[in-house]
Amino acid sequence: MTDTRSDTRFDPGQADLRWQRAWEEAGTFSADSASPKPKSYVLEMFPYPSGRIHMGHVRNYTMGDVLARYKRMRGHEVLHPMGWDAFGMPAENAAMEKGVHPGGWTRQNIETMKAQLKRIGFALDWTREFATCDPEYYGHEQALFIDLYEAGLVYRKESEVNWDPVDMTVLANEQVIDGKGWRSGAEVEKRKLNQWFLKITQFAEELLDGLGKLEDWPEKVRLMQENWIGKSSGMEFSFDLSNGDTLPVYTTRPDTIFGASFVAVAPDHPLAQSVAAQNCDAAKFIERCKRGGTTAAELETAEKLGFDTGIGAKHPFTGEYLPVFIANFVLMDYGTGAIMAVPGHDQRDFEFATKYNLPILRVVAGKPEDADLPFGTEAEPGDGVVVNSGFLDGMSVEEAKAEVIARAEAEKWGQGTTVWRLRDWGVSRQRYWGTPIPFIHCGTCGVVPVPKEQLPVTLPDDVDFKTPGNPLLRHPGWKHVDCPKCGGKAERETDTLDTFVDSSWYFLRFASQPADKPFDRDEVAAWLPVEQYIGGIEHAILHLLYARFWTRALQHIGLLDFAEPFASLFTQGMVTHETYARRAPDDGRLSYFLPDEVERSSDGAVLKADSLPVEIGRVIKMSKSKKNVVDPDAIIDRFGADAVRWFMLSDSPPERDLPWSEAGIEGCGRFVQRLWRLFASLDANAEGEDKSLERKAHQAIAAVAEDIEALSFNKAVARIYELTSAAEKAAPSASRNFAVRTVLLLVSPMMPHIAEEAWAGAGDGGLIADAPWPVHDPALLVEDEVTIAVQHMGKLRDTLTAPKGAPKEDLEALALASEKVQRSIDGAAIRKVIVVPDRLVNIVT
Ligand code: ANZ
Ligand code: ZN
Repeated sequence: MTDTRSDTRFDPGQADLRWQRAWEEAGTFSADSASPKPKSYVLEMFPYPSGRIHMGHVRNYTMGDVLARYKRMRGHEVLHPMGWDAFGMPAENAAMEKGVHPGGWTRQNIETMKAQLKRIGFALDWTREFATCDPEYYGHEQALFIDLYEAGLVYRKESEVNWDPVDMTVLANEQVIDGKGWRSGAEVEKRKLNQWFLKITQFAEELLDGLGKLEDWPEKVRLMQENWIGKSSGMEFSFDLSNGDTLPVYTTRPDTIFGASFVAVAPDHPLAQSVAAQNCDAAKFIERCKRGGTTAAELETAEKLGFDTGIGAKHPFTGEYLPVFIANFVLMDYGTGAIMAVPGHDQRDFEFATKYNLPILRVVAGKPEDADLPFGTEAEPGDGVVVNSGFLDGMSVEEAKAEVIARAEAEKWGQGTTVWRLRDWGVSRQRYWGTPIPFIHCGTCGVVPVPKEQLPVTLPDDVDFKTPGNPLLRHPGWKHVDCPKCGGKAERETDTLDTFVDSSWYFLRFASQPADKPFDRDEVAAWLPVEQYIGGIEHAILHLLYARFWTRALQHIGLLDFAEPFASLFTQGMVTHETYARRAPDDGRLSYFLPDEVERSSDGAVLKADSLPVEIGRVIKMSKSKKNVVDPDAIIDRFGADAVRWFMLSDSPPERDLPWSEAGIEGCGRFVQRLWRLFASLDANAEGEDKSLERKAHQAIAAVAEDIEALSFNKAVARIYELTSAAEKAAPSASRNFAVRTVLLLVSPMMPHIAEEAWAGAGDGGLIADAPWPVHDPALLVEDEVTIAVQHMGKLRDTLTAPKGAPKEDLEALALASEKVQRSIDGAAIRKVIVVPDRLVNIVT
């Protein structure tokens, strides 16, 4: 035992930094692509450099860190990188509000946050760090974008944007609040602009099918992606209209065609537009529809509104004319933008028909006798048998669907089709702080890609954020260039890429970073797919779908050999805390206080400043706006990095929310010291065996490994607590030393600093980060003693412990030797003894 270790307190303020430096100097966590070891790529979603690390980051990265360190101990070459998703709006907002440059603001935040991450002791390969705003990174992204353009996966199309007429700028959807610009408060208009799109729909089927093979993804996430892709099968057919036109509609329920009582088109459908051109009431109606929200979810709940065009649509079977409405609940960009409406069996149609007094017909019933059953207050979208439908009567819904499609195809007025909810990905942003789209517009040659040797197209630094709008558009020089094709005067594209593009391939660049191309195909293949990806559920759809699409698209153009980037996905729960607030007496507005500003007791809370009460709110996700946050740095100052890491892993299963508590972190702080005393109690001279403790240690080795692999960190933590307690209680022996060393190794991925410090005194030299995971003896996993129930006439009289697998005779003898049993038998003649090995002895008298 060394002198420092006889000191009974562990001082993280001293030790943490020392070990962080030691790892850095030794390059412990630098991943070697050429290593012959099996490779593991552990990745957490990289952060947006918003300013400071928060507890949500700490939880996410601690989980990945434990897995990465564990994998190294199991002999894997581990890639565990970190970088920055550094483009985006907040930097531009900061520029507008504080007059700083988005680049400077971002770099400053990165520096702060990197220092914070280092203080937590994450096993990261910092040599591979990059920010997506590095020209080197986005230059490669521009090259990939041009590759995709050349492969026909990028195109331009006119599409609508939110236009703020006061700020003269395009707004993102999040910047439109109740139809008004978030800064100006002006009524937002729709404008059509030429924009860039990625053809994700070309991969719709593949992206959907691929979900089936992602067995190690949460079911919930797969379902969300499936719904987002939204494959729908049905029929498209055309109505002949009374004005001589034809109107194609899309339905998933051709079986209900005899129940159609009206037809409806979207407000921006060409038919609606042509009616509006001659009828100003129709035009007014359409204007009114545009004012409300236009998302599918908003339309679902909004009041149904319609305008009767006076046109009739001829039913393909009955020949009857159905009225054609313009209706607010029909979307232009789904199916054909027009529907046959069946109020009896579709809720939206039901509400509309009720409001406008249109017939509600039953064409599906539970059984044929119910053909004339009236409807209740809702549509009946369910399954059943077809009724009131001529030649379809008596068929099941499925049979009737097939029959109608067959007839329509034979008579050539419709056909079976598949429709997707997924839309092509609009990637144009009219913003400065993003990757410039590498194209040039020439009056003669049209749209010309920037030649690759001229990449990166870098952002100009001298930009002005005082005037709203896109600074690239207003910049005096930047956009004026010569056409790469004809040499004539031309203009750069001033749109930048959606930041989701930046995060759609960063995991490839982490794995391989050549200077002359985005990545090396073979080096990437050595690391990917990512073995374990960890991040928030908020990315279940967009980021994860876009990353899957980019991987497939790059495979499609021959740059990659695999289709799915993330073999296993884990979505961690949030860190939560109760809120503290006071209500202003005049307007009732809440003002929030930090947990630090509040004195909490069992029956309430008071503000430290004035000792008057504050309201305690619900336990919710930590957020700056509710001030229910705890700063990781402050906690590390008090308890050290290991205690915070341990807290992040304890108590709650990792997929659940983790409520932060002062008592909890204090407990972790105490446990760190308990461990320190335990490690200090190793006794080199101790001899002798403690079989039971040894067995416990072997069991813990196996169980903790299993738990970490399943990401059940809270279970691993509980195991370590158990073994710690058992070792604390045991008398000195060689077995106890083994158990203590086992605790040290098992805890090392979770609390690496104290583990290194103890290892320096008690280990085999070197860093514990480089030590192998302990080996357990499988023979010791099974308990060797069992509990035997002893019964007399079927009634439990005693329980005994016996060696596992003891012969029947031994158990019988043991049972009969029991005093309690003898008292129960009370001298009666024994007729029979039934023995079930390892479990039970029953004595019959
Ligand atoms: C008749 C019908 C009867 C329908 C019935 C449903 C139930 P999914 O499953 O999401 O693909 N629809 C079609 N195009 C539409 C559009 N552009 N805007 C709003 N609604 C539209 O939904 C397809 C169903 O939604 C279609 O099937 C159509 O209504 C409606 F008992 O046709 B259905
Ligand atoms: Zn040209």
